[in-house]
Order: sequence, then structure tokens, then C-alpha cells
Amino acid sequence: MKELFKEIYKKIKEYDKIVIARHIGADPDALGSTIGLKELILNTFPEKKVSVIGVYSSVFKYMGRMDKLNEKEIGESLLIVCDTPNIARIDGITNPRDFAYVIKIDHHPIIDKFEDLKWVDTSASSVCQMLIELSYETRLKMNKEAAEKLYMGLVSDTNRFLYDYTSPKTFMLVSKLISDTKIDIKPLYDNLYSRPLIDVRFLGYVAQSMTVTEGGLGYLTISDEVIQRFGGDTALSGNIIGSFNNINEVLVWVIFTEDKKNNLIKVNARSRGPEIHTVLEKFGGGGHPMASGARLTNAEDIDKVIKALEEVCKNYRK
Ligand SMILES: [Mn+2]
Repeated sequence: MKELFKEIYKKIKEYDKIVIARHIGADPDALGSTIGLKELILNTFPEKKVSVIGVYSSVFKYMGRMDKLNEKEIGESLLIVCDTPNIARIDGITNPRDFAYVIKIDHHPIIDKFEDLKWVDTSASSVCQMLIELSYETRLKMNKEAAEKLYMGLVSDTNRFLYDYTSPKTFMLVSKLISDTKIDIKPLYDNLYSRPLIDVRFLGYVAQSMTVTEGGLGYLTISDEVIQRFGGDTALSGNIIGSFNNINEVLVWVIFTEDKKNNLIKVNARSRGPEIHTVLEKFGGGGHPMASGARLTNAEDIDKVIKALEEVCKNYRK
């Protein structure tokens, strides 16, 4: 393992131009890992040119800004892809192979091979956790800015140390991070957990309207009209999907959200038992075993997804 850390560090040291990318539909782990890694690299090698790319996220604006990809420099740049298992989900890059060298750092189950060097740890709580580890195992220097981003990503991906992947290593790394950098975690939690009233009202609506099957599947379709009524956008469902954990009657839950503008249906699915990512993969999506999504172009697939997830629940209960 140590060898792998050395190799990653060596490649970072070798390239003057580095591009860091993550998955589409950015979440705090994707943003925290890429922006945090940029900080780590610049804190260690101030003369390097490091760009974090992908669509800017206004929901997570506290995570920081994005950089522009300089197309002309692709051929001489090192690309580091964080938190993304497949090419189709890399935000802002169509062909990673155009880069001089590609490193993948991820905690999702492997899907595509697009890298020259990979560090995939499916037991890691978050890519942010992996990067905290990387900085402690190499000469990449931690600072307060990097620590704040990495901490927020880790806390978000573990849902405040609640999920399975939270391990003794998670606590060990976090403990060291906080005592070394003296970050103040209170304002970071304010960033992560303050939310607009509209989200809470929408959450109430979903809780009231969700159908729950005998097998333990909760599901609901959100039409464009409902989104309009709440005065929100299609991101609403993603914002509240995490709030249905630890409900006795609900084992797996899924929200189908009509995205009228792009003429598709966004699927947000979560589980607190059976693995669901393989189901979503069959519909062109994917993600983690307990948190997956997809984008359907055919409304008839909604029933198929419901049936498949219901099946998964039933088998799990057996
Ligand atoms: Mn992640």
C-alpha cells in the first residue's frame, strides 16, 4: 500500500500542470476531495498549475469555485479523477485518455478502466478520507483550507459518521486532522446542514405522499407541476432523499423526479439494507450499494425500477 502512495506522490511531483475532476451532480465528497486535493498540492508545490473542473455547484457554494479547463494543455497534464468509477460520469471530460497520465482515486466499486494508476478503496468512507490518509502517508502538506474541505466531504458522505463505512480508521484520521489543523467544525456544520424552508416543506410533502409497500419499498413520483408549486427545481428530491433513513417500515426508498427541461426522469434511490446499485446500473445509472441514482428517458421504466427494487427488498427480508 505504501508503494502506491509513493507512486501517486511521484506523479503529482512530476507534472507541472494538473487537472482534477469528479463526478457529475457533484456532492460534498466530490467537491471536497477535488478542491481539498488542489489545496494539498498547491500547499506542497506552490509553483504548479492545478485546476479543479466540473460544473459549479451553487448549492454547495461554500466548497469553493471551479477552474476552467485549458484544452490546449490537456496533452501535457496529469489528470486525477476523484470519486468517479466510470467515464460517462466524469464532469467536464469526454476522453480521459487525452491526458498525459491519469490517476483514479475512488471508493466506488470499479466500473471503467480509464486510468494509468488507480487507488480504489471500497472500504473507505469517502474519497476525502482517502486524501487525508494520502497526505499523512506522503509529503503532501495539509493546511487549514484543505482540512476544512476534506472534513466536510467526509462528514457528508458518512452522514455524520452514521453509515457502515465509518471505521476506526475514519475516526483516527479525523481526530488527527482536527488536532493538527485546529479547524473549527461548528461553522462547517452550519454550511452543511442549514437548509432553506422550501426543502423542509418539500420533505413534508414527500413523507406524506410516499407509497410504502409490504416489502419495505417507499416510492414516489414528483411531477414538474409539484416542483413548480414548491418553487424549486429538480435538485429538490436529491436534497431531501437522505432524510428517510431509519424508518421502521422503509428499507429502500426511491424518488422519481420529472425533469421537463431535459425531458427525462431523475431517479434518487437509497437503502438501509439490500444493495441497490446493481438495479440502477441496469437502467443506465449506478452509484454506491446504499445510495444510487439514474436518469430515465422512458417513463415506462419507472414501474420496472419499482418492481426490481421491490424484488430486492423481498429477497433481503427472506
Ligand atoms: Mn464519495
